[in-house]
Amino acid sequence: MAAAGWRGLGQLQGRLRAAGVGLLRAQSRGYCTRLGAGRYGQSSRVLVGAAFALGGTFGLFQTLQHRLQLQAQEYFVEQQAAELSAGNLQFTLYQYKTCPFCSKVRAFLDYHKVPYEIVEVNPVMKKEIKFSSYRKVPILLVSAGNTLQLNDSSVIISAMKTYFVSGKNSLEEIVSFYPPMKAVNKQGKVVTDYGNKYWLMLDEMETQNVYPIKEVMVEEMKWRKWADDWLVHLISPNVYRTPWEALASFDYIVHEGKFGTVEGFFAKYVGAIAMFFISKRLKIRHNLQGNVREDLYKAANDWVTAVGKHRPFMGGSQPNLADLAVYGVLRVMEGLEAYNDMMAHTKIQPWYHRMEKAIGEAEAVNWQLLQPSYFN
Ligand SMILES: N[C@@H](CCC(=O)N[C@@H](CS)C(=O)NCC(=O)O)C(=O)O
Repeated sequence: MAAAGWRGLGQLQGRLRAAGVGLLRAQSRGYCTRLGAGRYGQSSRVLVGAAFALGGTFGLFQTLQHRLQLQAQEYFVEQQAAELSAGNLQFTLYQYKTCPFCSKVRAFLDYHKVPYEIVEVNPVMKKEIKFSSYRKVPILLVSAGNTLQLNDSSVIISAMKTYFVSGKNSLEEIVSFYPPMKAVNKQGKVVTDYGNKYWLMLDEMETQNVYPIKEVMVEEMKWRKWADDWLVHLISPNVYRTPWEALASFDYIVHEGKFGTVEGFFAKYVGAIAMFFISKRLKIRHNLQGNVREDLYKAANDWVTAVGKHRPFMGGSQPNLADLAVYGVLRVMEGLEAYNDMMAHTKIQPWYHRMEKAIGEAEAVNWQLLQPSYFN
């Protein structure tokens, strides 16, 4: 099956190349896969991007030239971020609606009732995030006259949570505790990750307040990491499992995402075919079982077991950051067969519904000013 998949992808690439589209290698990273046009120039990039624009959700693409070379100063947008005061903050989330990392951030902001504006990024041209040398989403801009840029979902969540709880340091200072760090991944590629990203930067007293028992903190960090390192990798193989599921997923992605008419058409049909094959590669890369649903079911049940029977959420009576992360990742499958199967064949439903209720209505609004008291 896998071999056939690869032959199919090779043929697809050949055909697209012949059509002048210039599909380059399928470079997949976990659930996010990007097929890019790289050296084939802008117009072919549009075509290829459109063809494979998965809107970040379950599969994104990486251009050949796409390299993550972040420096510490890249936290900041053009104008140097100055001290941000506690009040008057405006938040803008740059996202792909169906990207699990973006969904995590929304879950966090919504749960904490933080008003924010959403900018949906076109996954092909990414014009909306031209201001940034960081080329991924989510990006959270925090503005109080000057603008601070926060990259990486887990950094955004840890930094914001630290800020809400502590209020001692400026957000700018807090963000500096999560430095970008280069590393070489299993595929030998240089990637950027962020130090301490599952840590909250709290002093002893604050830590004691938030986590009266140390194990609770360790558990939260462990499962947040699990959501990023394992759970997200189950999404693509599951939602692109069959050609029909791949088509349904792209239909959803195009519907929810920001695509031009032509882009959307290509994304839906060509993208669905490509991602069907690429998901087989992802399945191998992440050592998933022959039937990828089994891994999804096991993950959902493992999570339910970790939460246990005696508390509604891992965080106890309220969701903690791990609850929000797992929920954020899983909900990008809503409406798809994989989601329905997961609900039907695992024990996750009661927890999931509790999460929906706890998060309540989304809080996305247009440029509302936060009251200073919000942070006190
Ligand atoms: N570790 C990052 C991963 C973010 C990420 O990979 N985002 C994908 C979308 S799901 C992306 O923007 N990929 C680059 C692209 O679309 O070109 C995070 O947690 O925010």
